[in-house]
Amino acid sequence: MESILNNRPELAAEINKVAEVAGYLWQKGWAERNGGNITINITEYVDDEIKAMPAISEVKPIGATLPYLKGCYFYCKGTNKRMRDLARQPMANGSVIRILDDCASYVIIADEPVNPTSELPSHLSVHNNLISKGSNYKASLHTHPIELVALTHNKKFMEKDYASNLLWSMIPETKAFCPRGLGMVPYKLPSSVELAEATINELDDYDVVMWEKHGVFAVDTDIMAAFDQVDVLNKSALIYIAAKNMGFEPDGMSQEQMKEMSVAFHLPK
Ligand code: 2HA
Ligand code: ZN
Repeated sequence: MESILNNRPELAAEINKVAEVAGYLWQKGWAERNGGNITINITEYVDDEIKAMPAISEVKPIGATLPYLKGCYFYCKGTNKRMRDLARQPMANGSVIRILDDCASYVIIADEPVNPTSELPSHLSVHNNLISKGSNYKASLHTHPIELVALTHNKKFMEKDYASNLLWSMIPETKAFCPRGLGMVPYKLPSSVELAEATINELDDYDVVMWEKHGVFAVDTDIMAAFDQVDVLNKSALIYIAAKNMGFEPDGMSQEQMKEMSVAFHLPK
């Protein structure tokens, strides 16, 4: 079948990573029905032939004007599509879009006219912000990790850096591999501009942001790295819960032990 991925091994490798991660999200129970979404900035893989590809959709508004996205291309999970289906068929459950020169609208160019995720305004606003900061992050992931979402149903865990410190203290790897910790966004309507703005603010200080009673939003260089950050945080939440289920409050690593980690691994916090 004709596909934008044909004879483009680097682009195909990025999309294969998305498919692999989508499978993990389903297996972990983090992606019920159409839950979660993924967008990848693939502009670096775009050649003249892709630039010449015609639109296969009408011109659609983004819902925001995002000046840094002019001429950018993204792979986006499709709205109402399932991660478990995307794992097998990424180009039937997602599509490639081109941002138009007005920076406020887009068209779908490949492979099929699959409409992008309902969280497109937040995803694209985040990508716009990343580019404006000169970041090398290309992937954004929204998912519903069970234990992390459960934590946000208690006000104490929504306090700034309370959950970060607790989760870091459960196992040394979490601080090493999610070194900026977990930002917190109080509950806001899914897909809303308010949610997008609050997310962008928190991403100045964190790579993973919690949406209260909903899910996480993570960014990193590629989708595998974004997934890994969420995975190590959720692992820590599972250790915390396991200790509580054994009937005690876990001690956690001491502040000295965490400081020692930061020095040894040159961590930012
Ligand atoms: O795309 O998870 O928040 C489905 C969602 C929206
Ligand atoms: Zn969601």
